[in-house]
Amino acid sequence: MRKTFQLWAVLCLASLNGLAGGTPKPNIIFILADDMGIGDAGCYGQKWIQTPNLDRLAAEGIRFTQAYAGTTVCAPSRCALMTGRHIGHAAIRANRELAPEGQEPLPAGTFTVAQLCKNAGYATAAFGKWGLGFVDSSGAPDRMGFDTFFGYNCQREAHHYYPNHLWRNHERIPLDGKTYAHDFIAGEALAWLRAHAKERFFLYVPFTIPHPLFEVPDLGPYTNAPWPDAQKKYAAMLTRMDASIGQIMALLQELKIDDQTLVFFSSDQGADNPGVLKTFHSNGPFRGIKRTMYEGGLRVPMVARWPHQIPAGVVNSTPWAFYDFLPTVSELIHQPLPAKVKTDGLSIIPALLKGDTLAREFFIGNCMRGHSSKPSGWAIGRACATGSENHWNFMTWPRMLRKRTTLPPKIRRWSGGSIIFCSASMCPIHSGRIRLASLKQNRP
Ligand SMILES: [Ca+2]
Repeated sequence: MRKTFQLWAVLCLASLNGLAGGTPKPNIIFILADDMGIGDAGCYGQKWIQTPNLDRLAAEGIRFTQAYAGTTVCAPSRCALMTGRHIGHAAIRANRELAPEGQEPLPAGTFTVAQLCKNAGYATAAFGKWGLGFVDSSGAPDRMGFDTFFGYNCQREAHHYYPNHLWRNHERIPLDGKTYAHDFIAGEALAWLRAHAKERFFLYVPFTIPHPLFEVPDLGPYTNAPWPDAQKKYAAMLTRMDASIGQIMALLQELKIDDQTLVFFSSDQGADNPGVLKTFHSNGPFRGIKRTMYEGGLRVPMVARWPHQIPAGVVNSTPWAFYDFLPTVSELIHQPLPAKVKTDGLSIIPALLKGDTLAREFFIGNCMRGHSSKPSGWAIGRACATGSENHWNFMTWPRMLRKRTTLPPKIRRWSGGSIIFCSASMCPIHSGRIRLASLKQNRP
C-alpha cells in the first residue's frame, strides 16, 4: 500500500512538472549578442577578451561548433530565429529601414516562438533590440507573442549606447543621454525574471553588445592593454555583457530555478570591424565577416545549459541554424505548432540532450545587397561540414529545382551533406566557382 502511494505521488509530481513527454518542460532563456564573432568567446578559443561566465555556461552545458545564424545581417537573421523559416521563406529578408524609427515589420499574424510559448501558457518577454517592426506596427513585439518588451525597437537607435529614449511596450521611456542602455536593459530583464520565477517563462534577451558604436562606461581590465582605443572598448563591452550573463545565471540559482531553465547563448552573425578582427581574430579561423556569406559571417557561437538534462562539457558538431529554434522549442515545451504554421527547421533535441550528431541535408541563407528584398536568384554552395571555407564551391540550381524543398539524389551526393543556398544577388559569394547566378527568386 505504501509503495502504491509512493508511486502515485511520484506520478502526480511528474505530471505537475510536465514530464508527460519524458523530459520536463523547461523555462527558456535565449541570450543573443549583436555582431559577436564565434572567436570572441573564451570557450571558442579567444585569448585576450575575458568571458568567464560564458565559458562557464559552456563548461556546464553543450557547446556547438557548427551553429549558423539566420543570415549575416540583423533583421533577417532574427526573423529566422523568431519564426523558424529560413531566408528563402522568411517574411523579413533584409535590413529595410523605415522612418522615423524602426524596420520593415513582420506581417500581421506571423507565428513566432514567443507565440508558441504563450500557447503553452508561458510568460514571455524580450529585453534588448527588436528590429522586426516599429511600435504599434504589425510586427511590434506585443503583437508577436511577447507580453513584455523593453529596449530599442529600432536597430539604428541601438547603435547608440546612451540613447535619449527606450521603449517599454508602447510607452516611450525618455532618458537623459547619460544612462548606459545595456545596463538598464539587463537590469530590467533581471527584474522581470525575478517577478516571473514561479511561472514557466520564455525570456528573449537580444543584447546590443558588441555592435558599433563602441561605447562603454569604463574599460575594466583593458585600461592598460596595448591596443587601440576601439579594441579596448570592444573587449570591455564583451566582458560587460558577460557579467550580465553571470548576473542572469546567479539569479537563476538564487531563485532555485536554474535546473528548470534552459539557457541558450548565441550571436546574430559574425563580427565585421577590421580592427577587432585583426587584434582578436573575432571570427575564429573562418573567412569572411558580417554581411558576407562565408563562414565568418554565418557561423556563430552557440552554447546551451540545462543542469541534469544536458550533460556538462559536451562539444557537438551538429550543423544547425536559427530557424531550428522554433521546432526545437516546440518539442521542448510539448507544444505542437498550429497546423497552418510551417517551419523549415528541425528539432535539434537529440543533439541538445543526448549529444547525437545530426545530419542535415541543406541550409539556406542569403544576404541581400543593400536594402533590396528582391534578390535576382540563387546559387548553391557546398557547406562547410569540415569546418573549412575552402569547401565552398558554387554550382547552378537548374530551373526545375527552384520549387523543390528536397534535393534530388545527384545533388545530394554532390553536396556530401549540408548545403547552403545563397541569393545570387548578394555581393560576397564571389569565391568558388559561380557558374550561373541569374535564376529567379524562389519565393514561397
Ligand atoms: Ca547584428
